[in-house]
Amino acid sequence: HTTNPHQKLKELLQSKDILAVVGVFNPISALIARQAGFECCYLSGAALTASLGMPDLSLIELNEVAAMSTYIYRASGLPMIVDVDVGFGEALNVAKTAKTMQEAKAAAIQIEDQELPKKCGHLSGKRVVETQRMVQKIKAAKKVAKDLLIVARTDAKAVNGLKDAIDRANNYIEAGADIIFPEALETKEEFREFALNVKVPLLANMTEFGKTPYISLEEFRDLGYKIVIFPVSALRAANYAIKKTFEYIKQNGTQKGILNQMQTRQELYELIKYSEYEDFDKTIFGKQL
Ligand code: PYR
Repeated sequence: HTTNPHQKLKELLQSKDILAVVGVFNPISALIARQAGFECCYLSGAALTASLGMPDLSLIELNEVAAMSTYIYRASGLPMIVDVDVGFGEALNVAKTAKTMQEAKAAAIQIEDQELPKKCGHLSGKRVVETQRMVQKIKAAKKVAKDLLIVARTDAKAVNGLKDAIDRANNYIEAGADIIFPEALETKEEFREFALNVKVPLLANMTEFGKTPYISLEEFRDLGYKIVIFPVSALRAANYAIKKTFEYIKQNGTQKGILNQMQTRQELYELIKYSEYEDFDKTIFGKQL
């Protein structure tokens, strides 16, 4: 992968009027995103944590997220926005997080202004830190990681209302945030009002079963948003398919009746470029594997 991921994401943001970004939680889901034509992916904290069998309560650690970011970029080469929750601590920790994630090939990291233990943005009972604590985190990240975009997420709308979310966003921009993510807005009017008052590229979270109504990519563009993430769609769809498959095998003792609902061997090999590996090996050993 020639250009660095940070540069790739910056170019995408310049060349597109809106960017749809799907959530991934492992390398193969990122390969499928690329195959489907997505040019950027989102490493979701919720999806990654759930894939490890845990709830989204800041139970994953920096090294776990960094390792997954490295694996996903190695496999897919897609620029990635990586969710690092609250940044794994205060400003000093966030500096380490930003540096580590830059080394782990993140194009951008997303830091949010919740108190620990953080919650999914679409649940009730969230608490936010004081604006200055988040400002310090953003400054710390910007200071140490020059090749990394900073997405500052504010959860303040649900806690203190839209005005506070807008005020915070403008403080976060002053501290160096490149992109703002207002979490869990509940109407198109709120999205519009937010966009009218916050003048950097904005990210909207089009999650399922949350507090935000279903708004299309085009509508988000018209409301003034630049990036729309679909963070947990892949995990939910995959889990549903796995459940159906396992239930069928448990019931029938064979998978024969559902082969048409599976990726074939050939399709899998195309996805992971099996033949390219073989061809590479041939150039070295002059024979088939
Ligand atoms: C997540 O998927 O975890 C988000 O923060 C949106």
